[in-house]
Amino acid sequence: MSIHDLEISFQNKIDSEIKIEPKDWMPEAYRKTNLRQISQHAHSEIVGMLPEGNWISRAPSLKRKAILIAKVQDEAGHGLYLYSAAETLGTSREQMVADLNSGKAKYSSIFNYPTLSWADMGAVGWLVDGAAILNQVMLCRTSYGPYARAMVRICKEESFHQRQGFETLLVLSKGTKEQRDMCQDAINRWWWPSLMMFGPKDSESTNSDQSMKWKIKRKTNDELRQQFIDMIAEQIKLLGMTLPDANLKWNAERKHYDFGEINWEEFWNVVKGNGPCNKQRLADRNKAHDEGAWVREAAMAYAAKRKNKTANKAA
Ligand code: BYC
Repeated sequence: MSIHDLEISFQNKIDSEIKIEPKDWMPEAYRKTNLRQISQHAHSEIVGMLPEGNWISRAPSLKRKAILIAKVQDEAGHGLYLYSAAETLGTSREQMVADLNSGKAKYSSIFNYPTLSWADMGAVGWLVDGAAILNQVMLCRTSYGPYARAMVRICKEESFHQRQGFETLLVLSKGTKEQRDMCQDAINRWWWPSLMMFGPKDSESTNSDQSMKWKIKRKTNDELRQQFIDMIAEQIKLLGMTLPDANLKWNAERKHYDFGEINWEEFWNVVKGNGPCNKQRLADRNKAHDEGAWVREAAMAYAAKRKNKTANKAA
């Protein structure tokens, strides 16, 4: 078959909702786009452990500490499923980790903001995991099989994360004036960066058109962002707090909330490495990687020893 014929039968498969599997023929650009998105997603889960890890030792009770540790461990697991899915596209985990640690690879802009108070743990769970889950529910139906299957499990855990975040804020919102102020302050700081998680406006999104045709993405950045705003604008009423946007208003004609302009200059600045915590996040990842070298070496030595033992038994 010519490349042209292969491309036609590939697109037919996508249009018929048949999943693409690692050994199937795929256009090089499809492989690269998936590799880019899945590895960026994996990196986001791994870097995403840092802002929350910051509060494990300062959680206000044993119960909160146990919940936070479990959540951060879940993020590590998500990173590992996603690295495994990306590896099926022909790259190694070592290469992906090296690209993250050198600053070459992207990860979500959101994790370059600091977590300044306990209420940030609630805001991150409610808003950041809330934004992530909307995007990820769509990705359960993405066209590349290993990515779609990884997302199913991730989504189950992510919905627990969002609920624990909301519940953390709900408790604070019913507390003392200081606790309510802390809750509002966290919402104020995390609102706009959460909206940026969905990526640039559709008109500026370089990858969306092709990714929609290939059903890697099922909804555009703006569609998902609007869905998120509509959801949060209702949920905030239960907290008795406000969102920091004077232009947020229900539009009966559109049947959606209107909202103010996002600061895209800030977004691109963070994406380019100049956000409040970019340098610290990379330094922390590199330190963890270097200090973990002995664990990787020990695991490899143990695996080699086991392999030898099994080979000797078989002989
Ligand atoms: N941050 O053409 P576009 C989590 C880049 S973690 C940085 O629209 P695309 C969690 C984009 O890469 C959740 N960069 O791109 C963990 C592209 O540049 P390149 C993370 C961004 O890929 C711990 C350029 O801008 N979720 O759940 O079609 C604790 C143009 O954009 C961002 C995922 O990764 C950004 N926010 O659409 C708590 C989901 N946005 O690569 C929670 C999977 C855009 O061409 N990813 N860029 O140089 C996706 O769904 C898509 O990649 C995006 C962007 C919607 C994010």
